[in-house]
Amino acid sequence: MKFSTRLNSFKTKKEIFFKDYDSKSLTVVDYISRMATVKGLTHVELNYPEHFVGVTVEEIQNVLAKTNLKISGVALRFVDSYAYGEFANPDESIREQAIATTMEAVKLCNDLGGEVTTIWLANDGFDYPFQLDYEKAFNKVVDALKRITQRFPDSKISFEYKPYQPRAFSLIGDISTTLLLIEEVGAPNLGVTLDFCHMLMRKENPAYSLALAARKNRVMGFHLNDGYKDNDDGLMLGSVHLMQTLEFIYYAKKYNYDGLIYFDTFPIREDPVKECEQNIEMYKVLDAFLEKYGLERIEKIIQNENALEAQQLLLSLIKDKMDLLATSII
Ligand SMILES: [Mn+2]
Repeated sequence: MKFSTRLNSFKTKKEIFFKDYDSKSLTVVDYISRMATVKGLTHVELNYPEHFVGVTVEEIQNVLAKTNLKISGVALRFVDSYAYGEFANPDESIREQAIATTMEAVKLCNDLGGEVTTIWLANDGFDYPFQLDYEKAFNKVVDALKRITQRFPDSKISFEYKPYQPRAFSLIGDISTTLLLIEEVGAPNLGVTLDFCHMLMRKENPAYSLALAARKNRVMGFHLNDGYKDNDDGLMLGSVHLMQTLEFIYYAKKYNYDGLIYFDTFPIREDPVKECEQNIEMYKVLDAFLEKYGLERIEKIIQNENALEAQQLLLSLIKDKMDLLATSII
């Protein structure tokens, strides 16, 4: 399994890792070195342009070689001048800048050996009724993605949807709209990144969104985390929606997902190294439970469409751990 996570998580609780640190002098290279201390982490994800300021690509390549970490991919971060949108921005020059920046990110991702470039359009959306020509905006996003995917036909480009925040409504905010967008773009190298919190915010059941994306053969990335549905909380995997997480991992196995498992969590008050290790452990424990219980047995439960049998899965998970505890106490 390939595990990756966000670099910015490793900027918190600096005193644990960086001795006598000077906040201003710490660079992406230092944070990658810290990420390398996470047991089980195989990849790191970088944001563009954010993480490429003040550091050369060669310096990044050197620290990756030294730490034995790989780049999972590059994620676009549109800030400042993009307040009114990225691919649907009414200002043509800003829109062109967004497209050019995305193309630069894909090229960097390729140069660094990353697998997927992830696009999250933070500002393409609206806040008020009568504020946006929906069809015009949608067409602009389709056009931009056509140009980007055609420019890099051999590169995987993935769209990460989020229903709202920072805008009241995102233009592309759920699984169905994303699949509609992908269909209209018509490029085989465009897929979808499923962010667990974003799906919860949209009140989607994550495994169902995964099944819909898999049905169209468009699954390109996972952003795993947890939350209380209203906000992008970025909590630890399985901490709130354990059964939905288990179901999501079951479907990942069912569809033979072999892509990157990226933790999009925000350890602000926790040691980010330990937090990431626990996310990896949680994924592996839930994955192992599914194997132990038996994928065929689970498939049978699903085919029976029986809620009582489905709840037995949760009971088994608890009992399984209780048995382990009992054994270790004895
Ligand atoms: Mn995400």
